[in-house]
Amino acid sequence: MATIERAEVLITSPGRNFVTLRITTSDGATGLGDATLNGRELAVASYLRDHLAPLLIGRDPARIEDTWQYLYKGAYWRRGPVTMTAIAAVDVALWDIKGKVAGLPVYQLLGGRSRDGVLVYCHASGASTDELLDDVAAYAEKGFKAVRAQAAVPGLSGSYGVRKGTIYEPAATALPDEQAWSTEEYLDFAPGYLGKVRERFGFGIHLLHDVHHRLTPIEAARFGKSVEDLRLFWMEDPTPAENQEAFRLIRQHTTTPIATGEVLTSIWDVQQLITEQLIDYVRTTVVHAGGITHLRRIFDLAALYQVRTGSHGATDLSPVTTAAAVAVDISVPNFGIQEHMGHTPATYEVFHGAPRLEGGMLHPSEAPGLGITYDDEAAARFPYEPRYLPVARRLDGSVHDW
Ligand code: EZ4
Ligand code: CO
Repeated sequence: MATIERAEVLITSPGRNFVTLRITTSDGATGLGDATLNGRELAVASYLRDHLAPLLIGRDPARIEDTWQYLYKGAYWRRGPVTMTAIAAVDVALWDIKGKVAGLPVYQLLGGRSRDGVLVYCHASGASTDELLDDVAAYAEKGFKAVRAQAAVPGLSGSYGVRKGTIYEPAATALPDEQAWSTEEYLDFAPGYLGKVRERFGFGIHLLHDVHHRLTPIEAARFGKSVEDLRLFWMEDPTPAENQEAFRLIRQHTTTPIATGEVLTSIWDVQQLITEQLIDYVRTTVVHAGGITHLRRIFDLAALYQVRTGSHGATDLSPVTTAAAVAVDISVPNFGIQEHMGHTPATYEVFHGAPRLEGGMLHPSEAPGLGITYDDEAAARFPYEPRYLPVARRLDGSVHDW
């Protein structure tokens, strides 16, 4: 029997920080798991290095479920982003190894293809409505079939999701950037630009929008009603996701589909949302929700209630997560859509072998395992840099949800 011989925590910052776990077995097989928790990276690195790595040495790498249970139940302390991201990194690295040992891509181990490709949505944005419309046009020309649209509310520095460089990067500063927010101005402005996207591009493209946790339930209900005719694919995170009950009120008022879950980390955090059919899409991801093993458990529960998947896929999730997400997405019966922002060229210097993007869809690598390799030499050129996500303040100076 092969055993786990090494568990290395690798940190690199090719434009942004990534934490990666690399497990090596006594047979020389290696597996990668993403462990990146944006803005709190070193907490997960320590959890892995100081608390999980000593438990992994000597274990059978084939026992994925048992290792998951051991790390989850063995912690005694349940759930939470740091714990669940660390467990996810171990889980994904073990699936990668299992694929390599079997000589099969991970999606084949999960039951094989349920579809030809994984529909993705990209991020269009603009400092003005006109800029946003040009950006949507550019993505449509590239073949994307689904686009998320975000424009800056005039005069508000804190409009979420507006790109400055080539790829949206919110954790860009050494200390948190403080940004101004006004719910009133957002509610007056956002439905208008979403309407202009429909006017110009029609209904032949899926249109999504991320509210990013900033409304109260009744405000979210009003927003959802005001855009009903635009037939959004979804409105994302209309209210802070930790209050599952809040979604009932939104649901009672609007048929605009609801997606949430990118900040949620376990099946227990989405249980009410799913079983009471309070949402349409669950956005939990491989990296923050306990890996492939636990995410499949969430998605299977969701399938019973006709809730579809819509996993988070921002730039702060590494290409290892993209590959793992695509393996899950292509195999589960209730896949909905996958967020895909892509990464900078510097990131792809470190992580080789990403899933192929073609015709607005991602296609898994046919290489055994996840098909990603980590370039240590390239990684060494990009040392860790402290970075924080922004903080939002209302116009009266009080802290709001960012
Ligand atoms: O703000 O991943 O839908 N995508 C998002 C992301 C999140 C970042 C936080 O690290 O909401 O852009
Ligand atoms: Co989001």
